[in-house]
Amino acid sequence: HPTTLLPYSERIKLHTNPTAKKILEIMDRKKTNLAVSVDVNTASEALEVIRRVGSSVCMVKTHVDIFEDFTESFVEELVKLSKELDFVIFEDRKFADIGNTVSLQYSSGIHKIANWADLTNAHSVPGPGIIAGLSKIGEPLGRGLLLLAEMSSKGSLAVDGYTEETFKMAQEAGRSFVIGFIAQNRIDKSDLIKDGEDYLIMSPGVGLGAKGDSLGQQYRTPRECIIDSGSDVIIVGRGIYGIKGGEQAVKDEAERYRIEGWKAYEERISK
Ligand code: 5BU
Repeated sequence: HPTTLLPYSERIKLHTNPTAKKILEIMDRKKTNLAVSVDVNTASEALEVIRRVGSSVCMVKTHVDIFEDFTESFVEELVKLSKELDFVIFEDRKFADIGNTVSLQYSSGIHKIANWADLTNAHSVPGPGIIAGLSKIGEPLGRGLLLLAEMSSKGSLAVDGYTEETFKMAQEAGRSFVIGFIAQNRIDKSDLIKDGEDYLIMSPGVGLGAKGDSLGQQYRTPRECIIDSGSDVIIVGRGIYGIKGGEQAVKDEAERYRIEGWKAYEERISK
């Protein structure tokens, strides 16, 4: 695939969306393709994890609807840390409704996601109206959207024709707002992609220890994601924040994944 041989730095100019550019710039500057998912119970615990891992990551992924203590001040602190430690904020909201509803969910409610999240994602199941509804809110703010083309979990229905139609939906929407995909493979196949097009492929389900969990999650190593499958960003949750041994252990584990991911990337572009 043409994209997998290019350094991140050379892909910046292939994008117009400010969030896509920012992600690639940070990856190049900090030498990291690691995103950490902070799926802990409280906003205050999440901030502690972020302070430890922030310097190792290009992105912090949140599920703010998990937090029992979500407040506006969490968002303020998160945005402050994102500037100090140089990372992008990705709210893994997985929107899945009609355009009108998702535009309200994205802009309003308690979380007001569009106000602070650089990046969010959506299922393609409702059709292109979901992109239109979200872009109405997010595009003027310079935000980016990922479509869910594949999932890491066992038995996922997002396969084959669904995955391909998701890619085509993104392609038709244009890249001013849709900047890539959550996927397990390079789903922007060479025969589908047009000249000068570039998408960011981000893969969850990454771990150096366990092969999965009891609820269907499946893990691959950073090497498998980046070299074998051509992903651009690896997303790690429990493998990092769940490590035993206290604060330093979490920090060290994030560095371990950063180094693994970066080594695999360097090997990939040197092929
Ligand atoms: P884990 O602790 O590394 O298993 O967490 C993975 C995170 O990625 C978690 O927040 C999930 O919601 C998220 N995820 C996923 O695991 N698989 C998917 O296909 C998608 C998201 Br989409």
